Amino acid sequence: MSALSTLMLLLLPGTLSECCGPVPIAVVVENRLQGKTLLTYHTYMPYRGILLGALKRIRDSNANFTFTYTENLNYGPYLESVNGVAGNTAKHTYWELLVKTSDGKIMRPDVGIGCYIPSANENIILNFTMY
Ligand code: B12
Repeated sequence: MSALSTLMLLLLPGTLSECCGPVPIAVVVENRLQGKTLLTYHTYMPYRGILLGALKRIRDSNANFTFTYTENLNYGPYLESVNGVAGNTAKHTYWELLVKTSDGKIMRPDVGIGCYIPSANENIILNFTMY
């Protein structure tokens, strides 16, 4: 470790302790449109990791969670299907991304799964719905 990094560690303990721990989140799959039961998956993410990484981590450790996405040139990954159910342009269905924050408020992020950075204890809701 360089002298400069050692100095930073000594001077910025507050800043450093704010970050870096594993961030617990839950991913909730909601599909009332087809009368399916709510499914909840728990995972941990690294500090300021993106939602797409969390979805991949859940998929890799959980045989009953699958998802697919397509790559949009301008906006990045578009969530196409979850657990075998895909959005359909002709039927006007899609997987909406909602977030229930730790204080219980529900919000609709203005970015997709590749850009959204979950905070600790958020419930990320993948909601199959119509537009
Ligand atoms: C219509 C629309 C939708 C429709 C698209 C349906 C359809 N087949 O037409 C629906 C309702 C499905 C939709 C969903 C979402 N959308 Co939208 N959508 C738009 C809107 C109003 C117009 C897009 C359009 O038709 N462009 C014209 C066509 C000719 O160009 P296009 O490139 O072919 O358009 C495609 C892409 O825009 C794509 N698309 C639409 N939204 C999104 C979002 C993401 C993250 C991606 C990767 C692709 C994508 O669908 C279009 C049709 O294929 C734009 C805002 C705007 N005025 O541009 C927002 C916009 C693109 N959407 C946005 C967002 C955030 C979302 C959601 C993540 C919202 C949410 N919280 O759920 C979801 C996507 C979730 C997922 N499954 O990944 C943001 C993206 C910003 C960003 N940098 O990530 C925009 C810019 C609006 C905003 N809030 O500022 N959306």
